[in-house]
Parts: sequence; C-alpha cells; structure tokens
Amino acid sequence: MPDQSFLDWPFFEPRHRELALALNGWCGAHLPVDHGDVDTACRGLVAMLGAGGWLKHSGAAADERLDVRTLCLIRETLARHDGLADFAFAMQGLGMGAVSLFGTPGQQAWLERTRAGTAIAAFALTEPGSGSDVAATATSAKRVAGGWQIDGEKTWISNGGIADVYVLFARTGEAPGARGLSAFLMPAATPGLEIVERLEVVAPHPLATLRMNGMVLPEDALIGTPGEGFKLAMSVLDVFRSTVGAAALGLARRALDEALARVKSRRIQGQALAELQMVQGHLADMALKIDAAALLVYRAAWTKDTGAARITREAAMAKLYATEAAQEVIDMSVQLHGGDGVRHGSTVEALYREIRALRIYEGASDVQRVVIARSVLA
Ligand code: COS
Repeated sequence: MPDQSFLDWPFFEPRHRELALALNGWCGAHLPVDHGDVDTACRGLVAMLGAGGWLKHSGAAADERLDVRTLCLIRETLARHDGLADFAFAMQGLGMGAVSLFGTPGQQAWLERTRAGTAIAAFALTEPGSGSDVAATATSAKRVAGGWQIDGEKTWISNGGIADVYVLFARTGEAPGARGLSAFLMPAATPGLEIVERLEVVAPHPLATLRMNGMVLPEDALIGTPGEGFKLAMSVLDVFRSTVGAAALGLARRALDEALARVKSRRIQGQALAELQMVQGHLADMALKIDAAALLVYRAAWTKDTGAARITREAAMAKLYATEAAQEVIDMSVQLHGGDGVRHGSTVEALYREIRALRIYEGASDVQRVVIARSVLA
C-alpha cells in the first residue's frame, strides 16, 4: 500500500478517506482481472464495479451532486491496481456525464443503469476531421418529423462497439463553429448506427469508429438546449479532465511502489540500489512529482465540489501536469528496473503502455496549454 498521508490533506472529508480505504481493500480482493479479451474484461469489470457499489459514484441522480473528489479518489485507486478497471469506471462517468449534469428525468433512466453496471456508456465527440478542434464538428443533426436525423462519423470512441448508450455531439446549426452544436442520447440499438472499425492501441481497451447513416433520434434525445452542446461538452470535460489527472496519479504511485521494491531488493557492488545517492535522487524526483500532481488534481476537484461554476483552468493544470509527470515517473521506474522494466508482461511495462494515451485523450497536453495560456492572458 503506497503512502496514504495525502488523505489527511484539507481537501478531504472523513467520507472520502473511508471510501478510499474501502475501495483499496476491494481492489486487493478483485483486481487485476485477466485482460485477454478486452471486450469481455470490460463488460466483466463494469458488472463487478456495479455490484460492488462503486459505479453509483460515476454519476449523480437528480437529487444528488457529482462529487469530483470521489471520482478522483476512485480513479486513482483503481488505476493503481488495474488500468483497465479505471478505464471501465471512467467511461461510465464520462459517457453519462452530460446526462448526470444536464439530463432530464427521462434521460436519467439510462444513468440508473450505468450506475448499477447493467448498461455500458460512451462519449461520442471526436471525429475523423476534428479531434482537438471540437468547434469543427461535422456530424449533422437535422430536425425531421418526430425528431432529429443524424448523419456523420465519430472515431476514437472508447467503449465503441460494446456500449449500450452513447452521448453524441452533432451540428444543429444555430450558428457557425462552437455555437451550433447540440448533445443527444443515442442508444446503441438505434437503427442507422454502424460500427465501422475497431481500433487497436498500445494499451488495449474497446475503441471504435461509428457511422450514423440516416439515423433518427426522438425529440427527447436532445440533452440540454440546442446550440449549447459545445459548452455542455466542455463542462463535462472540466470534471473528467481532473479525473484523468487522478488516473495518471494512480499509475505513477504504482510505478513508485514498484521502483521502491526494486531498489531495496536489487543489489549492485555489494549494496542495495537504494543506497546509491543517484538512485535516491531519482526517487526524490518521483515522489515530488507525485505530490505536486496530487495537489493539482485535488485542488481542482475540491474547487468544483465547493461550488465553483467553472474549473477550466484548474482542470487543465491538473490533467496536463499529472499526465506528463506520471509519464516521467513511470519512465524512471522502467529505467530502475533495467531489462525487467521492458519485459513484456511486467507491471512497469504495462504502466509504460497505459500512461501514454492519457496525454492525448480528453484534450491533448497542448490543448491544456492553450486553455491555461488563455486564462492567464485574459
Ligand atoms: N465550460 C463552459 N463553457 C466553455 C468552456 C468550459 N470549459 N470552454 C469554453 N466555453 C465556452 C466559451 O466561453 C465560449 O462561449 P461564448 O461563445 O459564449 O463566448 C465558447 O464555449 C467557445 O469557446 P472557445 O472560443 O474557447 O472555443 P474554441 O473553439 O477556441 O475551443 C478548445 C477551444 C481547444 C479548448 C476546445 O476545442 C477543446 O477543449 N478541445 C479539445 C477537445 C477534447 O478534449 N477532445 C477529447 C474528447 S474526449 S476523448
């Protein structure tokens, strides 16, 4: 078990400490799972996390508030034990984030299922021609009798292919660019939805390209107000970007734990690696980066939970720093493991593959720099 002293920081309430310790115990008994077939593994993880009661924290029903510190503590803890378990939890939250924050009671019926682990959620924003530039979204939603006709393609959609329900962003055309988008609830069984391609990546998880061809969604599929989809997406990302930082933190803490075990047991010239001053310097840098990342992550989460309307800058700082720092910490842990660090199937080798995508998805590092720079210059 890594250093838990951060739980005494003033960002947390007793309920957060209790939850983190209880989840850590649950993870010890249930994780990691076999990742052999990622679709099967993810379905199993969603069901397990639902049965364990953890997924109820992935979204908030109408009379509740989404607690970002809880989301972050859960992601950090799961990531420390099993990256795929963190992924399975996170996607239930991101996928249903718009419904949780802005959904009608009717739409929240889906949220009940994703919080119970009986339905899988996905967030369909990115397109072949618009990744970082959300305002360039081309998928169209046109008003037709009884609803909205959707045409277009989405790609890099996590849980694509296994999701039961997607939140889809499309151009409804109230204005050009960012002011002409809207969000929709799209059940996977809707006629006209096709999984065009499954994508494989360095740390496998379900990913797909989707095509919507003459699909018709009912009127009540619209989430929020027409034309407000960009802001809605950004508000969801403000919450979940902080949690990506938390996942990176969990991966980094695991890498430090693995490094500590290694340098205490591995001997060189008659002494433990840990006795070498240069190794101690690396350990100090790793611990420092982890604490700095944790401070930024929980600062962002606490700021939102205590009532801030927007945490755009705090979330961007948390995601940028925590993911970049985790990459460095994990790389150093691989280095301290020598050849074992790059051996296929070793824990640090898996961490090395798992961290990479976090610097890209939910806003690449340079997008976070753009967001931070704008807030500094404003
Ligand atoms: N919360 C609420 N509103 C927001 C917001 C936020 N976090 N960020 C921007 N807005 C509002 C702005 O205030 C602006 O409103 P007005 O038109 O009323 O002035 C509007 O949205 C447009 O904002 P902006 O001009 O900043 O839009 P840009 O097109 O310049 O977009 C970036 C900026 C690059 C920051 C945005 O496209 C982005 O975050 N890209 C990355 C996308 C991403 O994370 N993709 C991953 C998907 S999930 S894997």
